[in-house]
Amino acid sequence: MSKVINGINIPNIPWEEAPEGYELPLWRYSKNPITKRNPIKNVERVFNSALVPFNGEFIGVFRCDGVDQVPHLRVGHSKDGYSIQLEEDVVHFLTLDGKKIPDAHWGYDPRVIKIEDEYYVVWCDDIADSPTLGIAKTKDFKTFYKYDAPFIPNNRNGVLFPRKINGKYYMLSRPSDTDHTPFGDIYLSESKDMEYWGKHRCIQKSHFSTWNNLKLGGGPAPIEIEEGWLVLIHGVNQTCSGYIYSAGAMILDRDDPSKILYRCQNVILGPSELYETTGFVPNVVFPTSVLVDQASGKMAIYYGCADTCTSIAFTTVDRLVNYIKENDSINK
Ligand code: BMA
Repeated sequence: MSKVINGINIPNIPWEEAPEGYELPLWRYSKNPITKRNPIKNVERVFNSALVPFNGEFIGVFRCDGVDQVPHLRVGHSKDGYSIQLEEDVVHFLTLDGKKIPDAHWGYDPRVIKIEDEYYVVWCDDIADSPTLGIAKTKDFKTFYKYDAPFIPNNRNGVLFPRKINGKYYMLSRPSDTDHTPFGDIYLSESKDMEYWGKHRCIQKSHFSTWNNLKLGGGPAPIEIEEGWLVLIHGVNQTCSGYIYSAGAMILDRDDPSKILYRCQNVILGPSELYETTGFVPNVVFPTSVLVDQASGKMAIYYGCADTCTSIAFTTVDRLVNYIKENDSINK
């Protein structure tokens, strides 16, 4: 039985049992998707977003693509983890010492990671029209303090580990170009203070399986389990009719997360439902956050669908870890 370590109990985690006889590692919420087109004024689509438990309910930072089709970030509230109420205003950031800064032209694919008593937001930020990682922290989801250009462009899909390892913060990221990037590998970086990052190294190249024959990147925040760090990822298969985005998983060493202990050869969730195969960008399953109940091992995974809406998939830590081990391509 795989157990979560240093996690929290979320007794009100969204949950449905697997359909009878279902064999795949993840199953979808029966009422997916949980967001609709045009949910509030000026927002056309909500996807690739991040939810965390907060004061007995849930809160998050959401990728909203506007009616101008430019992505931006908004705070969203949820009592039950299913229904999301977006704030009317977009997220504005202050410098670390509290001075106002102008809004960036765009921001997308946020992850929210709680480390000690701060919530860190990592997203794809805009520096001089180039994509790079933005990092900000908040305690209340009202005031967000932003680090000044912590990563060099071009980079997308940053995700922090939820605690320091041997005294340092760790980040997974996917260096990119300024466009739709026909490459992508997973890098690991270290920092003593969250502000200055270094020791950047590639820990997993794409092409280890067909579903990631073009690129590979991080997903939600890693989950600490007895075996190591359980990491959900996204991978892209380049086909003759375009990019196909699916979710995968691996397990990294707890003390040295540059070491991959297990790597699942198969996708754990690929686009197959209509809301995943059809939309603004067809065939996209893009996991960006996960709620995990330590007591039961239940997982509710939030993922973007076709760059159009947000859905939930369920599994348990034990079921997913068993699937990864059964389909491992590292120790074969
Ligand atoms: C990636 C990111 C995601 C998006 C995906 C598919 O490069 O930009 O935000 O979901 O492309 O369009």
